[in-house]
Amino acid sequence: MASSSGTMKRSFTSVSILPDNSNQQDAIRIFKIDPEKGKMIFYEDPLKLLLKNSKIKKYKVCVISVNGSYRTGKSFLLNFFLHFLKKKCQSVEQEWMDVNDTLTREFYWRKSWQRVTDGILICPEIFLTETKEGEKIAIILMDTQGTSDHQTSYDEGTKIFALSALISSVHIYNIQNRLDFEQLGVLQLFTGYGAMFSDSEKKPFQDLVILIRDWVNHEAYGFGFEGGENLLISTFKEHEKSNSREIQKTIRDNFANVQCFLMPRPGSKVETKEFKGDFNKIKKIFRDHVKTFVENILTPENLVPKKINNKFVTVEELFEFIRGYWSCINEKDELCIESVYMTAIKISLQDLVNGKVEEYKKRLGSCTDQTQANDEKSEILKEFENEREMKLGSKELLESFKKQLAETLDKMYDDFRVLFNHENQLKKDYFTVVKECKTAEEAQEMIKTRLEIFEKENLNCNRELRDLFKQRLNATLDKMYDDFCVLFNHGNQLKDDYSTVVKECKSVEEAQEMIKTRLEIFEKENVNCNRELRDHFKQRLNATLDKMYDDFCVLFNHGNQLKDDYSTVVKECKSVEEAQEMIKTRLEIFEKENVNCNRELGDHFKQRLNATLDKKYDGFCVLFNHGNQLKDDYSTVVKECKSVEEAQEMIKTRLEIFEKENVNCNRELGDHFKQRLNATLDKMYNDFCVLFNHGNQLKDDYSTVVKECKSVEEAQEMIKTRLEIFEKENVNCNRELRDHFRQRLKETLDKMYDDFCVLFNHGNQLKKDYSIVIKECKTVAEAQEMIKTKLEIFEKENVNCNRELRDHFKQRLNATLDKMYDDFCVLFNHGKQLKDDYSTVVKECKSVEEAQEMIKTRLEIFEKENVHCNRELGDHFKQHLNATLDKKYDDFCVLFNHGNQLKDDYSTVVKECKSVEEAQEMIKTRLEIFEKENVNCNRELRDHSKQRLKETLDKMYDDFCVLFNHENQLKKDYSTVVKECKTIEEAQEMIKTRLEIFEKENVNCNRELRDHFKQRLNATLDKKYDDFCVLFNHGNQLKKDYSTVVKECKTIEEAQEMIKTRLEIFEKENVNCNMELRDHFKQRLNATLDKKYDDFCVLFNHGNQLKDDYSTVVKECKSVEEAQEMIKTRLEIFEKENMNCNRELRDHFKQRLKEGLKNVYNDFFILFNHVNQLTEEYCESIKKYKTSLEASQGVKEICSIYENDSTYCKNKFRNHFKKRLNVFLSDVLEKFRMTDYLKKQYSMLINECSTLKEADEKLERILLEFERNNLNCEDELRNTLKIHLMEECFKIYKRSKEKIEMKHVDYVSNNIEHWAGTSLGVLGAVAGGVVGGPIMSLVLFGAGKSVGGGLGLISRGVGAFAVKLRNYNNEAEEE
Ligand SMILES: Nc1nc2c(ncn2[C@@H]2O[C@H](COP(=O)(O)OP(=O)(O)OP(=O)(O)O)[C@@H](O)[C@H]2O)c(=O)[nH]1
Ligand SMILES: [Mg+2]
Repeated sequence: MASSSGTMKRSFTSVSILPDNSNQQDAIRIFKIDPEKGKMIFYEDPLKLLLKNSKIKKYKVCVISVNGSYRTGKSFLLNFFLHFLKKKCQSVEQEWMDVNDTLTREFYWRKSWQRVTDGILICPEIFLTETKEGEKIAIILMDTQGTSDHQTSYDEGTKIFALSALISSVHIYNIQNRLDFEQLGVLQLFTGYGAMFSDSEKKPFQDLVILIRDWVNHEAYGFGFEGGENLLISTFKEHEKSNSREIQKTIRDNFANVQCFLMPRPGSKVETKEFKGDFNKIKKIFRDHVKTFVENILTPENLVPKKINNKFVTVEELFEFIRGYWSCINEKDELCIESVYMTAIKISLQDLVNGKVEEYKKRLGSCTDQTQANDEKSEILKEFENEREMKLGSKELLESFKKQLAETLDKMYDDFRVLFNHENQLKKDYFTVVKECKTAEEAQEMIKTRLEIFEKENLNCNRELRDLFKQRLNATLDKMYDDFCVLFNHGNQLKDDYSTVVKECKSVEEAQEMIKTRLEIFEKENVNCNRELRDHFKQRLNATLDKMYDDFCVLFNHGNQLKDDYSTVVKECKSVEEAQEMIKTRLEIFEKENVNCNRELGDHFKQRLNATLDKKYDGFCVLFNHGNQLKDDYSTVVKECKSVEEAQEMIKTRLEIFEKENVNCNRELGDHFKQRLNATLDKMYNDFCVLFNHGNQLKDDYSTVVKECKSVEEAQEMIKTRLEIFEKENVNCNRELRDHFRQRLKETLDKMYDDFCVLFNHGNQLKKDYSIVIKECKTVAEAQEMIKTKLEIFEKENVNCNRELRDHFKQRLNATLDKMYDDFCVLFNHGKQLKDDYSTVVKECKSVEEAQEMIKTRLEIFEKENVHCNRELGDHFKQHLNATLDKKYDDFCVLFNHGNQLKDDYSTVVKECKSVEEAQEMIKTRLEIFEKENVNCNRELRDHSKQRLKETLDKMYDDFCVLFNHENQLKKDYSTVVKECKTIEEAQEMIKTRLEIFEKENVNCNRELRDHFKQRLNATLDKKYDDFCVLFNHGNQLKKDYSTVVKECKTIEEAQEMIKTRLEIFEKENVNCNMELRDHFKQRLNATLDKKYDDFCVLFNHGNQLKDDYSTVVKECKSVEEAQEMIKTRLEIFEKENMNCNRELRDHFKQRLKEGLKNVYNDFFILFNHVNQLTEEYCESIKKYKTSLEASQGVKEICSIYENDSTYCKNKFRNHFKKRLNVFLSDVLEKFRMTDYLKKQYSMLINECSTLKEADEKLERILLEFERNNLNCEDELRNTLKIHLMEECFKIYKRSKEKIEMKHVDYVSNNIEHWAGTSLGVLGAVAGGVVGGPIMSLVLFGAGKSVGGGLGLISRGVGAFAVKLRNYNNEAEEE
C-alpha cells in the first residue's frame, strides 16, 4: 500500500438514497441472521436502490469492511472512516481530525457488555472520488456483526466473515490485544470457508488488514503498519513448528495482499459509559494512529477497486454478485458457486458483445454502400467467435450471446440501410430545391429542415448510428450550400456589374456584346463548383442579362422618339408652365410605358431624356418672355392715349423692337412668336376704343336716377350697379384697360353721391331733434309751432348743394314732422285716464306684490293700446305714468308692513301673558300705535288697513286662550301617573305621549303659539322627570348596595339595622326632590330591602346548619375522596333547597359554605393522612420484625408517635383518629402473629422431609395456608407478610437442606458425565464435518466424548466440593 503523504488533492462527493434533507444517515442493514432458521436474511431493496443509482452505478467500487470479535470497537473505528469522507466532501484541504469534533454513530457504537451490531450494515451515503488515473470510483463502508459472542454461533460467524470478505476489496480483521495462534487459527478457518464460495482461479479475496486494537507491547513492536508487519513475520516464525505454516499458506493464498496494523489504546475515558465521542477525550496517540490508518486506506491513490475473477466490478455489478454470494452461502450449496462464476462470465461476455457492437457502429460510419456494411457485419461476428471469452462458458451460453450479438448487428445493419437511403434521398432532394433558393439564409434553413426530418423519421433507429449519419448528411449538405453561396453571389455580382455598364452603351449591339463577356467570366471562375449547379446558375444569369438587354433596347428607342415629338408641340405652348408641363408629360409617358423594364435602367434613360428636353425648353422661354414684356408695355401706355389714332401708332413701334432684339434665336420659333405678338397688340387696340365710349354714356344716366334714392346706401348702390354694367358689358376687353376706364367713371359718380349724402343726413337730424323736444311740450299747440322752425333751418344751411336735389329733400322733411305731432296728442290723453283707475283698486290688495303687479298691468295696457304711435314718444309717456303709480304704491307698502309688524309683535308678546285679560289689553295698545305712526299716509288707505289689523289680532287671542288652558290640564295629569313608572324610560315615554296629545288636539291653533306652549309644557314635565330619575336611581343604588353589604353580615340583626340606615340616607339626600314623589319611592325601597333581608335569613341559617352537619359525618369517611364527595353533596343540597332565594346572595353563601367545609376537610385531611402514613410505616417495618413480641412493641411505638405529633395539632378530630389508628394496628399485629405461627409450622414440617421435593411441597402448603388466612387482607400488606414468611421459610430450608441434598449427589454426577460427553462429541463432529469432512468429524466426536467423561469426573468432585463449601458458608453466615 502506498504512502498517503503529499497526495489527497482529488475532491470527494457523495450520493445517498436518503432524502436530501434527512439528518438521519444511520447505516442500513443489508443482511441479518435469522436465529431460528440459521439463515441469512437479505434486505435486497434498499441495497438495490443504492447500488443501481444512476449517478454511480457505472463506476468502479472500493468496499471497506470491518470484521472480527464482538465488542472490539469495529463500529467505532468505521465512524472515523466516515468522518474522514464527510470532511473531505466539504473541503479536501481541511484537517479532518480536529480535536473539537465529535465522533458520530452512523455505525452505532456504545459501551456495553452485550453485542451491538447485528448482521451486516452499510453506510447509505456512497462517496465518490477519482483514482490516480483520473477514473471515478465509489467508496462503500461496511460494518459486520461481531463473532465469538454468546449469541452468534460459529456457523453464523463464518457466514458473516465469508460474505464480508467476498464483498469487500479491503477487509479489516479486527482483533484485540495480541496476535496468537488461536486468533490466526480462527482467521484460517473463516478464510477457508469463504474461499469455498469464490471460483477465482487465483486469490479469491483482495486486501486483508489485520488490525490489533489496544496493542500494549509497543516496546517490542511499535504501533502502525511497520510494527504490524514485523509482528506478523515473527508470529508465523514462532509457530513454524506447529501447523502455522498451514495457516500462513491459507491466508496468503486467499488474500492478494496481507497487512497488519498495531493500534494503541484510546484511553480510559473512551471506555466509560459517559463517553459521547468527543475527540478531545480520546488520547492523542490513538487519534494520530487512527489518522494514519484511515488516510492510508482512503487516500485516492491507495483505494483498492473491487475485482472478481481478476476483472473490475462496477457498482451495479457488485449488487448482482452480492446476491449470488448470499444465495450460495445461504444454501451452503457449492453448486451455487457456479452461478456466481456464471455471473462473472456473463458479465465478461456482455462486455464483449457491447464492445463488438461499438466496433461495428464505428465501421458503419465509414461504409459507403450496403454491401460493405453487410461484409463488416460478417467480419465482426467472425472476430467475436475467436475471442478468448468464447472458450469460457457452456455451448448454450456462448450461442445465446452470439445470437444476441447477431441480432443486435442485424438491427444495426437494418438501421444503416434505412439511414443510408434516407441520407441519399435528402441529399438529392436538397440539391433540387437549393437551386430555387432566393437567399443564402433560405438555403441554410433548408439544411436545418432536412436534418430535422432525418432526426424525426429515423427516431426508431439506433441513436448513435443516426447521429453519425446525421453528421455525414450535414457535411454533404454544407458542401452543397457552400457551392450555392459562391455561384449565387458571383451571379449577383455580374448582374450588378452589367446593369452599371449597359447604361453607357451607345448602341444595342454594344450592349449585346457585353452579355457574352460576362457569361464567359462566370464559367471560368466557378470551374471548381458542382457542374450541374454551375450550369443552372449560368443559365439563370444568361436569362437575367438578356432581360436587361431587352429593356435597354426599348428605353433607348422610346427616348429618341419623345425628343422629336417635343420639338413639334412646344411652339404652341401658351406659357412657360405649359412648356414645362409638356416635359413632365413626356417623362411620365416614358415612365409609364416602360414600367416593366429594369427600374434602374429606366431611371437612367429617363434622366437622359429630361436633360435633352430641358435644353429645348430654355430657348422657348426667351422668346416667350420678350413677347410678353412688349405686350405689357403697350397695355400701360395705351391707357393714356387721348385718341384711337395715337394707340394705333404705338403697335408698329413695338413689332420693330421684337424683330431686332431676338435676331439670334431659332428663326422658326422667332417668326412664330412675332406673329403671335402682332395679333395680341391689335386685340388691345380694339378694346381701347370700346371702353372709351361706354364710360361717357353711363355718367349721364346716374345724375338722373340718384334723386329718388331713399338712403345713402341706395345712392351708393346705384354707383355700384353702373360700375358692374361697365364691367360686364366690356368683359371681353383687355382687363387692365378696362380697370383703368372703370376707375375714371367711378370718380365722376362719387362726386355726385357726396351732395346727396349732405342733404339726406341734415333732413334726418332735424327729424330726430323734433322728436326729443316734443316730449316736453305741455300743450298740442306748442308742438305745432316747433315744426315750422325746423323747415326754415334746413333751407338756410344747405344753400350750396345741388338745388334740384335740396328742394326735393325739404318737401320730404315736412311730411315726416306732421306725422310725429299726431302721435303726441293720442299718448298724452291715455296716460291721464290710467292714473285715476289705479288709486281705486290698490286698497284691496293683499300683498305688496299684488300692488306692484297692478302697476305692471296698467303699464302693459298703455303699451299695447298705443303700439302704433311713435315708439320713443310712447316710451316717454309710459315712464311718466310709471312714476306716478309708484308713489301711490309706496304708501300702500308702509301701511301694509306696519300692520304685519304689529301682528308679529303681538304673537311674540302674547306667549308670555299670564292671563287672558292681559292678552286682550295688548290688542288695544297695538291699534293705537298704528293710527299714530301712519298719520302721513293716504287717509283712505290707512283706515282700511287698521280695520284689517284688528281682525287678525282677535283671531290670535282666541288661540291663546285654548292652548293656555290645555297646558295646565296636562301638567297636572303627568304628576299623578309618573309615580307608578317602573323605569325611567317609561317616565320619559309618558312625557312624549302628553306632548303628542297637546300637538294633536291643538292642530288648528296658530302653529308658532302652539309650538311655544308645547315647549313650555315639555320643560315643566322634564323637571318632574328629573326628580323621578334621581329618586328612582338612588333607590336602585341603595338596593344594590344593600345586596353587597348584607352578604358580609354576621347576624340577622345586623342585616335589619342596615335597612334602617339606607332609608334614612334616602330621605336626607333627596330632600330637594318633589316631596310627594320622594315619599312614594321611599316606601317602594323599604319593601324591596325587606324581601332581600328575608332571603338573607334563610341562606344564613341553612349554611350554618350544613356546616355543622358535615363536621359530624366527615369523621367517619374512609378516604379523602369520600370526604371530598360529601362537600359536593352539601353544596348541591344548598343550591337546590334555596332555589327561590336571590341568586347572587345564594351564590355568595354557597361560596362561604364551600370555604367552611373546605376548612373542616383540611383538618380531616391532615389527620387522615397522618394516620395512613403511620400505618404504612408500620406495615413497612413489619418486614424486619422477627417475632410477634417485636411487632407488638412496634405498635406501641407508632401510637406514641401519633400522640406526640398530634399534640401540636389543635384538631377536634384528634381523638377520633387516634381510635381509628389503634383499631388498624391491632388488626395488622394479629395478622403478623398468624404468619409467625405458620413459620414455626414449617420448621416442624421440614424435619420430616427426606427429599428436597418434599420440602418444596411443604413450603407450598404453608403458603397456601397463608393465602387462605389472608383472603381479605390488603394486597400490599399481604405481600409484605408473604415475603417475610418466605424468607423465614427459606432460612429454615437452607438449614435443613444439607441432609436432604447429600442423598442426590451421585445421581447428578452420573447425569453430567453422560450429557456433556455426547454433546461435545456431536459438536466436534459437526465442526469437523464443516471443516474437514467425515474423517475429521469422527476424530472430533471421540475427542468430545473423552472430554465429556473427564467433565463427568470433575463435576462429581466439584459437586461434593460445592456442597461442602456451601455448608461452610452457611455456617459462617449463621455465626
Ligand atoms: N479498549 C478499547 N475500547 C474501544 C476501542 N475503540 C472503541 N472502544 C470502546 O468500545 C466500545 C464498543 O465499541 P463498538 O464499536 O460498539 O464495538 P463493536 O466491535 O462494534 O461491537 P459489536 O458491534 O458488539 O460487535 C465503545 O463504546 C468504545 O468506547 C479501542 O480501540 N479500545
Ligand atoms: Mg459494532
